[in-house]
Amino acid sequence: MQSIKTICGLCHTGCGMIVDIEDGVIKRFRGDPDHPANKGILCPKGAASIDIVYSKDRLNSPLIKSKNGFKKISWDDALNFAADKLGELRTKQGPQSLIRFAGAPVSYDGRDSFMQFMAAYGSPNFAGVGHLCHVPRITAMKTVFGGPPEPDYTNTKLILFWGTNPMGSTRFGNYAVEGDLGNYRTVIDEAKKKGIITIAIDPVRSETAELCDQWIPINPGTDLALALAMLHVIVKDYLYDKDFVDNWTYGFDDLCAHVSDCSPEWAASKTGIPALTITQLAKLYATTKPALLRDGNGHDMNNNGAQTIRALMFLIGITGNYDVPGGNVVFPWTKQSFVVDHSKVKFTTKRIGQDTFPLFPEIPGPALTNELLTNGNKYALIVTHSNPTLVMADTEKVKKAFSNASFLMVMDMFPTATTELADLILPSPSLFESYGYRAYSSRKGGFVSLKPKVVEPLGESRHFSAVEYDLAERMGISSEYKFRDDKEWVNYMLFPTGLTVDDFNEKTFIYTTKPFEAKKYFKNGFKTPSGKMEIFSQTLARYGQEPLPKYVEPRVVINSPSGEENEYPLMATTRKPYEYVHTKFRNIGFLKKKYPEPLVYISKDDAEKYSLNDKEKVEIRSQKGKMIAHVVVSGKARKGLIVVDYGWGNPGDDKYTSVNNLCASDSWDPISGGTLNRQFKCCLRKTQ
Ligand SMILES: Nc1nc2c(c(=O)[nH]1)N[C@H]1C(S)=C(S)[C@@H](COP(=O)(O)OP(=O)(O)OC[C@H]3O[C@@H](n4cnc5c(=O)[nH]c(N)nc54)[C@H](O)[C@@H]3O)O[C@H]1N2
Ligand SMILES: Nc1nc2c(c(=O)[nH]1)N[C@H]1C(S)=C(S)[C@@H](COP(=O)(O)OP(=O)(O)OC[C@H]3O[C@@H](n4cnc5c(=O)[nH]c(N)nc54)[C@H](O)[C@@H]3O)O[C@H]1N2
Ligand code: SF4
Ligand SMILES: [Mo]
Repeated sequence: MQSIKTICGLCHTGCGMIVDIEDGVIKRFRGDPDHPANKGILCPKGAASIDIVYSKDRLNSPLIKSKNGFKKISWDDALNFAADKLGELRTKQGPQSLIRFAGAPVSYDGRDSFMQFMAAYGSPNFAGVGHLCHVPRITAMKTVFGGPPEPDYTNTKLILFWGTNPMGSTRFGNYAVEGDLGNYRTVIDEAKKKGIITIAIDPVRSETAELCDQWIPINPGTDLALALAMLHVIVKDYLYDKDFVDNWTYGFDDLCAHVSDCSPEWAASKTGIPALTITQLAKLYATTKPALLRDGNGHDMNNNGAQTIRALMFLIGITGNYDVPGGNVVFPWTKQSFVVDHSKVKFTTKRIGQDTFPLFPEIPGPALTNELLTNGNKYALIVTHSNPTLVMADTEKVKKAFSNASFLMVMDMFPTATTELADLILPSPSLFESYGYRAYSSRKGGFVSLKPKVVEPLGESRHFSAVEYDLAERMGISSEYKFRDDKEWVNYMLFPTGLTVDDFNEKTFIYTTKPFEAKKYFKNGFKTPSGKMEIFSQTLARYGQEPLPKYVEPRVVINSPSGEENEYPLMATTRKPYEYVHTKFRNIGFLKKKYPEPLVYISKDDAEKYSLNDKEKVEIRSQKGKMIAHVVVSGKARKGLIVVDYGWGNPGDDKYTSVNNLCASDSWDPISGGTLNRQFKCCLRKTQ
């Protein structure tokens, strides 16, 4: 038996793992007690890795669509077919005719796959799930601080979880910096033992909200009203850090005028939070030093998410919690190479939707689907590490849009709702069958972990790096390639650190930077046009966006010619179960047993109102579509707001469909294109 240290790449946490191998076969996965990200524990997803690797459902060979369903073909034929299709389209339509669609970059494989190929092909059309995940927040943070700050749990006195559920997502907002708060399962309990105040602002009584000292329920999509009212109180009562405000902010006077009418009473009517609670929260957050604010994915899928995050950043800045220990800080980060350096590579055309979303670094979902619906035949799509048809709002529309492309190639490990639409499916190895790596931030310094190849790729699966190089060679566009296989990829990416794969040997992780230093802005200023924290954003003003965050009502659109709205009396939000990551692995027995079917959490009031009981099966219907789920009468939900599980809908998920069937995509954030995947109006009906 041989034991090899590696990392899990199923979510952003990047836990350290020990893999026991016998005769080239994985026998067991264990948490690595030495790894700072998890300190020895594994969540159910990580623990299911062995079943994932050896699942009988894995794609084993390239498949081509034929009249009689998918047919096995050789790699040679598959890549020749793809090269012909892509070459022909490039000649006819130009280099912008290729769109790469990538999923959440939970492993860097997903982040970097087919990036070089895009540059070689000459296409600026990078798309993905960024508009639903994190990038709206990063885009907003850049306009305020020049970059994203991370929460520093180690020395804090107050933790404000705002739109995040780390007890379900294991996403505490940084990497491996829980310090003396244990691991990602114990942070909140340990914080409470140390007298650190913990508060959660969430429409749902999430696993996180349940553990915190205080849960502040909020109406979905109204967080900006709360933030503006908190700023109102802090300004009015002079609770801000005068020194920081005087020396390091741009537009503070504009802010004072902007929030003068945003009283707690005004916000109470929008958010559903009593004015007194808002006042108390503002005072507590501003006077408990240091305090950290952990934002989350609850803000991304919203029609004013980017501006909301800006107001949250103002709270951090003006209370003196920016880049101070225990506040929101900029941790050191490992310098890595760029696969495509967008500041240097000059594409000959703009990306789709660039004029509408100039500040967003990729094509947001609504711009992509609209273009494909109108001009799909002009494009080829490469989908990698993603399942867009189930994760984007309005499943039917997305399916139609993706089916419109003149060529759809999908790389995945498993058959999915998206591979079902493909012209060509290419099988990928699991994370344990190739080299990879991950960078982490921490107080002690930025560090990197290697993900060594633990076993050879199963079936005929091939790593993206080798596939895209082979394809580029066949098309005669491979001359600029910087790496041609997984090992070369990791070495190339780590080049700025001076490390190579061979330097890791038995080491789990290697620090690559100096430890965290506070208040770096004293030396460097902020990377914004004014060099200060920008409350009044010159960047947004230049691009015709609101320079100060203006509250807009959440816009759940019901096209209601006949007053149909009454048909959909309930508001719904969607939830990620702890046992799964997005749409992945519902076919894995170990996880299926733990969490067999999608649940809908309903308050006692609504259960009584609609005569529903625990475990009953209901059909949930919105104006867009319907799905089936099983009732849980639960304090997670509130009167009028139900909570629906997200992530089903792949082939093999029986009758269960995606909750995004029910979400509309005709309302979005003007900066990021984020859609309302967490808000829809619906009704319930018992079913068999
Ligand atoms: N188990 C599991 N873990 C995961 C993932 C997974 O799918 N499953 N996905 C990974 C990925 S890609 C990501 S991005 C992270 C996300 O991790 P987090 O940032 O923690 O986000 P979520 O887990 O989606 O939790 C968001 C919370 O925001 C709440 N919320 C919804 N709407 C609103 C609103 O309008 N206002 C406020 N204040 N709150 C709102 C939700 O009810 C929910 O409790 O998780 C990662 N980890
Ligand atoms: N309603 C609603 N919608 C949401 C969310 C929500 O909370 N509610 N969350 C949003 C968020 S935060 C995100 S990030 C997106 C997620 O969007 P995606 O990242 O597209 O979601 P996944 O289901 O994780 O899809 C990843 C796909 O990659 C495949 N895969 C896994 N490992 C490998 C590999 O090594 N190689 C290859 N080639 N493929 C692999 C998996 O089988 C899976 O099909 O969804 C968003 N959509
Ligand atoms: S899926 Fe679980 S084990 Fe894997 S990185 Fe995320 S938290 Fe860690
Ligand atoms: Mo995400």
